[in-house]
Amino acid sequence: MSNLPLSWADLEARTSYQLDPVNGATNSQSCLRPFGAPEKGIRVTLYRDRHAWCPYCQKVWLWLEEQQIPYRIEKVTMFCYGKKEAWYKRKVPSGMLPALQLDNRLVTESDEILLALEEAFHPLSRSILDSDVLVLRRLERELFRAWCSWLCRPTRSPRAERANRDQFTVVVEQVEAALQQTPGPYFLEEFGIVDVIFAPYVERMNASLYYYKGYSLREANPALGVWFDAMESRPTYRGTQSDFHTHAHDLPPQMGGCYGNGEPAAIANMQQVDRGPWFGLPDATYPEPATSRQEALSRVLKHRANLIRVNPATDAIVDEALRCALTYLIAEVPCRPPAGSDIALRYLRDRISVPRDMSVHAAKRLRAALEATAALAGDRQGPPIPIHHRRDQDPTNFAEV
Ligand SMILES: N[C@@H](CCC(=O)N[C@@H](CS)C(=O)NCC(=O)O)C(=O)O
Repeated sequence: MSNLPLSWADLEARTSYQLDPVNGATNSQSCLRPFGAPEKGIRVTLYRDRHAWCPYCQKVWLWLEEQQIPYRIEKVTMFCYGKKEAWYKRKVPSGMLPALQLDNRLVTESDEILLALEEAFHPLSRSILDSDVLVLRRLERELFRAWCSWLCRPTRSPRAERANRDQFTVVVEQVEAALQQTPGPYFLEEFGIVDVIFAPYVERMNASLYYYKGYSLREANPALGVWFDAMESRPTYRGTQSDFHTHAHDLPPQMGGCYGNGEPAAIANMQQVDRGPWFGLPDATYPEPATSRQEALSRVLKHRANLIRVNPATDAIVDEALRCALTYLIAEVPCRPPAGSDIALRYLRDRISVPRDMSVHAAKRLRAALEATAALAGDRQGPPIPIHHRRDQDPTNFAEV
């Protein structure tokens, strides 16, 4: 175990990952998406949350990416992790997200935004007001309510817990039936508005029920399984997609609490989502891209000074420990990190946010490298992730936000 970690210069020299946030595939880093149009003529600005946690923002974001409507992105802080920007409160006094500037018109409420967009441009296969779409939109809200009733209220007894679960699975059966009404994997004949409307919350249901209730939505329901696979075949969805770890910990402050049922399956799932192994979890099942390690490395290198500064351990310890983990990530060579760095490495492992920081597979690679390296120093965990707020994720700690 005498391997020495690579220097920052060596690590930089080994980075080959290139992302074109403006003209490349859908990604959370971009602030401009012209889709080949001249920048001057861009009519749309999307105001969305900085950490890509807001489901209503994801809905509009995915719609714009699918339709390739040229747009700009302005990122805004959510109350749960920081201070809302004064300029945004002047624009939208409630501070709610998303909002959209379309020419001279400011639109709030995600469904109003989609309506305004389809009127200004064109519907995404069908209008949001189409009668088949309206039926499925109502089903999505019913599913949402059943999910909240199960996840977001403390249960008084095992019987009440079972009743909440049954109420949810009854609605899931309706979703399964709806998906089976067309031969393809999507809700209607072709991919469209309904899939975009279901995606954000079904993704969050899949993550949160797996973690808190030991229930695997994607694996327990064949039509939803096929739908998830089809969604993941789209680079647009992949670019907006989060993972189990991120959602398990971004939802509690947003939803006002998420309640585990304490069942063995939930406990085992919590252990795996929090401590690994992360590969094999049914959050993203598409094959790992060849670039995932490189992507993780380049993202850490970009933010390394701030990552070291915000870490609770001393800078010198984090500096060396992080280089050990990155050496493992990129060269698969284990390096023993300095004494006391187990907490530091696990602090970072617990704060990687997908897709804000990197894509799903890159995050799994980085978490695995941080954990494997931390294990060489000890078994202490980092400070727990807060559940009432996420100010540990305050974006002002990062120079470039
Ligand atoms: N009905 C609204 C709901 C939007 C909403 O609830 N947004 C939340 C984030 S998911 C928000 O902006 N909350 C304020 C904050 O967290 O700062 C819509 O469809 O746009």
